Amino acid sequence: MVKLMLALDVMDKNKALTMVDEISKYIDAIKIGYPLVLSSGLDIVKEIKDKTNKEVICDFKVADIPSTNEKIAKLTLNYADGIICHGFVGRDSVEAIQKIAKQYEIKTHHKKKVIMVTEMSHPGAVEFMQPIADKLAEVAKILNVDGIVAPSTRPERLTKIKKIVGNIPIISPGIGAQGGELNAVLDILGEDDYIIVGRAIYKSENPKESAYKYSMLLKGHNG
Ligand code: 3DU
Repeated sequence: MVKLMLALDVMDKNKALTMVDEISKYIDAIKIGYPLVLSSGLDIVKEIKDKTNKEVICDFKVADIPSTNEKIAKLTLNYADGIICHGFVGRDSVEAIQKIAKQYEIKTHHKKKVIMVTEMSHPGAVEFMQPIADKLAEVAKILNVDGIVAPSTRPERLTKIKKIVGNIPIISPGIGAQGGELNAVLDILGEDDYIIVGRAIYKSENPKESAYKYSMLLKGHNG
């Protein structure tokens, strides 16, 4: 069954906590990025994890040299179940994060996911990212990362990238506010994949109802 990951990009701690209280039963995972962490502090990751017991992925799009990536991963994976990084900086930078994830796994017996971006979903991604995205997908496969990010706004690219990465789970943003069509991507994604939905849920008039609707659409599609 394709899973639903909420992009919790609100910039207020109380709003974030109230929101997850209301809708966590309709979602499978929560993605926390800079908007929430920079406004509320990194502890919000632990708070949301403790409150919901859902999979929590930090979308920090880490893109630095290996030694700095290690530090970011250490701080993040202490609380989060996974971290999103960029691959265009080179495989050594991704491997540095994988090393930290492994260390946590050994220590805690708990899976820590390293998820790599291939092609982003916004229009500007066609400028520099798209031309190298297939190569990035190949590197993701070689590194055996735990997931890759690929765009729901371009179903034909999603199909191509999925073909390259094979059984590596896809985490796909772009549905809703960015114009991606759910039905088009549900024909491409499989049971280990996720769609990411942010504004179409948290900015809607009734976030609880929107999350419920998405969860029902996913269920309906999966039979
Ligand atoms: O467009 P939405 O509001 O549904 O949010 C999409 C989320 O996914 C948001 O957190 C954004 O930072 C993230 N994301 C992309 O939109 C595109 C990418 O390629 C990678 C992450």
